[in-house]
Amino acid sequence: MAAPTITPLGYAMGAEVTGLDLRRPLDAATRRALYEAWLRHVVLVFPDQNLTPEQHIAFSANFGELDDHASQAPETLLDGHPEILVVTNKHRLGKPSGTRNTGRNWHTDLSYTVRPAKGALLLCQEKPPVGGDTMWANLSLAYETLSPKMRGIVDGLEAVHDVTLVKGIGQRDPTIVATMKARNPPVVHPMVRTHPDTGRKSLLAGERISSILGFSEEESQALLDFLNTHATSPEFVYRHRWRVGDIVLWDNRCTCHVALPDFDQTQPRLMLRCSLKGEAEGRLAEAAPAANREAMIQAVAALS
Ligand SMILES: O=C(O)CCC(=O)C(=O)O
Ligand SMILES: [Fe+2]
Repeated sequence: MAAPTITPLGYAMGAEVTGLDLRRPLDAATRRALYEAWLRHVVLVFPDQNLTPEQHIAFSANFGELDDHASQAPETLLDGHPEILVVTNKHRLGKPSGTRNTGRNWHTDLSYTVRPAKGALLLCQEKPPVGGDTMWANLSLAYETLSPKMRGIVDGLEAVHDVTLVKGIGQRDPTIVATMKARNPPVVHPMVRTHPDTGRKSLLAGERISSILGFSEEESQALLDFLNTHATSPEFVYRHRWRVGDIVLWDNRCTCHVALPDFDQTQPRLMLRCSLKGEAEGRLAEAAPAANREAMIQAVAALS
């Protein structure tokens, strides 16, 4: 098998991989080369790969075990292939799609479960003439560019991730939303993760975090706003303009991403996603409400 050509696409991350036909199994040397390229470039783009579901699943398995999508509503999975999530604005089974606005705020896939995905492989099957772009932010760079003092603060923090913060979830089919909520109670993850393959630390930022443990609501919100703005600033972002047949593989252990609504929603967009099963384990959140500023003022007043 000839070595693939790997062309960097951005400073923060991203590289295009050409010279491979992903319909065929990879030999061991190519698999190793791709895995190394993935760790180095974080987001890999494979153009012109119109894979069948079976080929998509087989190619994805080169990068890890596949997630069975038990956290998702079954209606959003591809018939006969639960390893594939269908992200589309097209009607499915005669109803508006349960994933028509998936990914509309910055997130790390499946962070609302105890086992966020290791990575994911998204295949573009149909796209609007313009727009429908996806952006990824490099959370290792985000962590490393915090001041040493701030790194010291976030290093020890844990945060609550909540599926109800998925943007636009309220506009989805209520049955699908009820399943998502029932399957995914709030969970706690450390705010700083260490990448199991590279040892690099990254900031687990994103807009599906409801609070930081031990902080008041106001303190949480202010720090989360700062961290999210910092983490998703343009210098840490790769923005992908899709072409039909693109497969994008991202490392979900050190990135977050957002699917932009920058297109005419009457035009079809159809993406298929395999998720790689996560390695890290979070824990279920306990239902302890965070203190708020007003309650703390009253508590102090009661003592004086
Ligand atoms: O549709 C997209 O571009 C990405 C949606 C998303 O967040 C995902 O599939 O993980
Ligand atoms: Fe996503």
